[in-house]
Amino acid sequence: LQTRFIQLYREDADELNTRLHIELSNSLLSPQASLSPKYFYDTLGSRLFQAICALPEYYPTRTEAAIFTQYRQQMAESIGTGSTMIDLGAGDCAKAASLFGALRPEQYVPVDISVDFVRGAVESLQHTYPQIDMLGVGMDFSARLDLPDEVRREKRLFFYPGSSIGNFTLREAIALLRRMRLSCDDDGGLLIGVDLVKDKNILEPAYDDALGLTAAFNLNILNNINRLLGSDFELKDWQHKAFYHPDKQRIEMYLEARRDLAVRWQGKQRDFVRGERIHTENSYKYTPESFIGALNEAGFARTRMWTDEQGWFAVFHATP
Ligand code: AVJ
Repeated sequence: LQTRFIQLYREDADELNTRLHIELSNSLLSPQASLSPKYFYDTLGSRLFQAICALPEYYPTRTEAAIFTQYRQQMAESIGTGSTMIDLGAGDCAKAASLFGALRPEQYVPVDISVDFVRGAVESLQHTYPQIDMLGVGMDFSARLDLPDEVRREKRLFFYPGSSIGNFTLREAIALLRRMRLSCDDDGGLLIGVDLVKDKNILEPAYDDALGLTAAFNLNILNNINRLLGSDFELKDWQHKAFYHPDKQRIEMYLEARRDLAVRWQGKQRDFVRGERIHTENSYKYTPESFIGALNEAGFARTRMWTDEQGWFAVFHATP
C-alpha cells in the first residue's frame, strides 16, 4: 500500500524562511513579546502534547473521548456515512481513527503543520484501513485553507477536535470556521470539540500540571525558535506560567525570565528584565451559547451538541 502525501507550500523555501524570520523577529521585539503557539509543534513538541493528553489534570482529551464513545452512534446518524473527513491538526490521527468504525468515511485527509509526524501516522493507519482512501497534507491551515484538488468535494466533513479552536480569538475563530463553511458544499459540515468555561480550580492545574509536562511543552518552543531563527535562548533562564482570566474566558500561558538577560539572533537583540514574560498561548473557553453564536455567524445554521455530565466539554455537529 502506497500512501499519498502532499506537502503544500504557498511560497518557496527561501520566501517562507524570510517571512518566518520577519514574523518571529517582530513578535519577539514587540513591547509584549510573544510567540505563536503553532511553534510548539516540532517533533518533540508534538510528542510532549501527546503526553499532556494522558495527564490526570488535563481533562479535555479524556472528556472529549468519553463524549465520542458515548454518542458516536448519534453522531453517525447526524453525519451519515461516506464523508470526506478532513482532519485539521490531525497529529497522530488517533481521534479520527476511533470514529472510522461509526462514520465509515470514503476519504480521510489528515492535515498538520508537523509534516513528518503526520506522514508517519497516516502511513501506518492506511495499512489498518486499506478500504479508506487516505491523503496526508502538510500545511499551516491557520492562514489559508486551500486544499489540494485530490480532496473530494462530496460530503466534506471538517473534523477539528481537542478544542484547538481555543487558540484563536473570537474573530479569528469565526474567520476559520467560515473558511471551512466555504470549502464545503451544502452536503458538508463540521464536527468540532470545544472546551467550556468552568472553575479556575479545574482549569489552571490542567495548564500547570504537577509532573511539569506542560512546563516542558511550553519551554520546548524555545528549542524550536532557536532552530528556526538561530537565536540563543537558554531554557534554564525561563519559567512556565499559566493563568485563567475569567473576564476574557481564556487561559494565558507565558515564559517568564528568571533573571535580567539578552537574547540575540541575526544581528538583533532583545533585552528582558527578570520577571518579564513572553506570551506563548491563549486557550479560549466557550459557553454552549457563545459557541453556537460563532458557528451561526460563520454560516453554519444548524447545530447539534453533545456534552459530558459535568458540562466541561462539548462536541458540535454543525451544517449549513
Ligand atoms: C491543542 C490548543 C487544544 O489549549 O488545551 C495544552 C494546547 N497548551 N496544554 C489547549 C495546550 C497547554 C491545547 N490545544
